[in-house]
Amino acid sequence: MKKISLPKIKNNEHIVFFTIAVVLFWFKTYAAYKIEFTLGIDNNLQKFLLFINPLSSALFFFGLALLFKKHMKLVIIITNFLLSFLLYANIAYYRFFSDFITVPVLMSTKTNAGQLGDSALSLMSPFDIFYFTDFIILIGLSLSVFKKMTVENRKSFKVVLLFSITVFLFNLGLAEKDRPQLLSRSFDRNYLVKYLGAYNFTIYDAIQNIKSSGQRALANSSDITDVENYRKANFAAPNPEYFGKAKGMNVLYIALESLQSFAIDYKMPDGQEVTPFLNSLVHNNEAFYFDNFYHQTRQGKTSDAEFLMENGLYPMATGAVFVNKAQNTYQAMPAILKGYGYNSASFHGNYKTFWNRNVMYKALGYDQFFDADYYNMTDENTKNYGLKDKPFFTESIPMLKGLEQPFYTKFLTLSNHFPFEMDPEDTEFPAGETDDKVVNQYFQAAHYMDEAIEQFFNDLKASGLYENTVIVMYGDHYGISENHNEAMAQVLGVEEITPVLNTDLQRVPLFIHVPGVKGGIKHQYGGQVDVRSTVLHLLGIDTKDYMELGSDLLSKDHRNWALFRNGDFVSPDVVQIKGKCYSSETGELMEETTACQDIGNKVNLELQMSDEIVYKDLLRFYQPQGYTPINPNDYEYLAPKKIIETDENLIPDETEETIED
Ligand code: GP9
Ligand code: MN
Repeated sequence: MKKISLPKIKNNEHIVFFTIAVVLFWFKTYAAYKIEFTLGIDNNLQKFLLFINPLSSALFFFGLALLFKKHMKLVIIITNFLLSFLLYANIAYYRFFSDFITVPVLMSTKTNAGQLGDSALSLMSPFDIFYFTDFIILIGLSLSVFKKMTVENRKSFKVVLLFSITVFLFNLGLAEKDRPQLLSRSFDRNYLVKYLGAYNFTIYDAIQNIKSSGQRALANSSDITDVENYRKANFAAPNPEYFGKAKGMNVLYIALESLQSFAIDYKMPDGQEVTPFLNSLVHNNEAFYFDNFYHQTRQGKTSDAEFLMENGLYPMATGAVFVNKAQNTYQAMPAILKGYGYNSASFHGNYKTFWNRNVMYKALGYDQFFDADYYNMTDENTKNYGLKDKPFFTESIPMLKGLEQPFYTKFLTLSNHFPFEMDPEDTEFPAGETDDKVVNQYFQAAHYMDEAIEQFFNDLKASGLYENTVIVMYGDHYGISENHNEAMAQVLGVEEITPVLNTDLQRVPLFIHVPGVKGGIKHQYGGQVDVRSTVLHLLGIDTKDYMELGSDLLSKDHRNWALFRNGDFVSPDVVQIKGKCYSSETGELMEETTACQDIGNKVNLELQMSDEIVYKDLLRFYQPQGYTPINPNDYEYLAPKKIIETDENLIPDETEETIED
């Protein structure tokens, strides 16, 4: 039998191989976009851009292989594998976080060791091999049809490079037409991927990161002046009715893992309440409950919420500030309160390196960190990311009682974390009845957390601490991502989750209980950034000298909106979603395009101020009146055994060696 040969294209076999590689990779990437990502495509131009955007990267990267004469096939195959791997990593990450991988995230993956990996692993399926089919086909072709391929013509590299640059500029030009200033204003990674593609996004992100480390180096003390002026102009003065009402009291924060406001007062089909204890607090007027309160977190999730609550600044647009900016100077709650005689501690049933907490807490001024090393991390006590909430609170009580008062403390819960799976012995509560396992389990996990909180409140009362402690409880971020909106529509009894309803799902509960102060349900709009000044004012500490961006929720001057990290926002009248303006009341797209402009401008300026502080590390140039800076090197979080040894001076030389990890 005659061997298959390609007579006409003999001299250009390498171009055929190259073209097959480009086309297969292009179509595969496009398929991945359609199958895996929710990019909010809403016009034909965007559809077209999504289709062509993988082409320029494919031409460029595979084109480089044309430089290698002898090993061109191999270089194309290796390039394909690396790019496919990047695409697949983004897919796995997106399934969990509804977001794309960035350089800082890669850096934090190292910090978070296997745990992020476990979550991603649970979202992989054998069918995912599809994302490597072109790689397999290319190997097959290179061993058969193209076995004897030679590269004759090196001019092709220049032609391909020119072609890829042309395609890219054409792509960018059209994208800028649809979204002006795409590259300079991008608070949202979805936009970049939608317009320029997943690979170009990675390149963009890498460049941004190099720029960001440069920013710190270039900043100087005069850069803080703009922020100071902004702060003065936007300060919401304390409300005399509440100022100092909690003076000298202990402060205790509880982060309610993944708890969203829709769960509050929600009843299961059989009539049972999901969070009966929290509901009782909503309705008994003992605590303030804010029902238009929004999370403002991004990729740093729990840690972003911690950052917002304790600094009154916004987290980073990409990556976790806890991981990437832990070397900055901060003037955080624990450090401020230290000046008022407070002793601070964080309690968390996970290991101290997660989210780089053991490093960041030093910059925040935490005196102590009771991490997993302090708890009984047995198999039956732990699930998913760490200690279950009930043993967590039970075991925390003696440690809390042991603290010197007044204290500032934070408790980070864990049980209500994606994928919300419970051990059967921990719940008798009914699961949801939707077709979505994650959503169904959420109710059981949230119910378990509610029981754990009730038990903790009882223990606080029994210990006498309750009467002298301000308790702040907040949902840290959404637990159920947009990927589950079909089931969420069933849960909420609506046909579909509209953009406005989806934004509404970003509400998280906020409770503030001040002993002796009458609470009630408060409807003002606000976000996590606003809590710090609210609490400091309750403690009788004026915040006007602090470079933070929150607005006291109880102030008569409180601005009535909350922004999201992507530049969108919510307010009683208008909501901006993915840059579009909707009516809050009807949920309809506003005809008048200027309706969102006023708040929109404020939102952009505020994010810019926050980024100035965080990216340029500006607080190193500023000292609030009466504030004594802390030195992170004065802090160390040793495992309990080491502390006993240190206290008793049994092995003084070894303490030094424990400093690190
Ligand atoms: C892990 C816990 C959960 O320590 O804070 O983190 P999350 O995934 O919610 O950011
Ligand atoms: Mn969390």
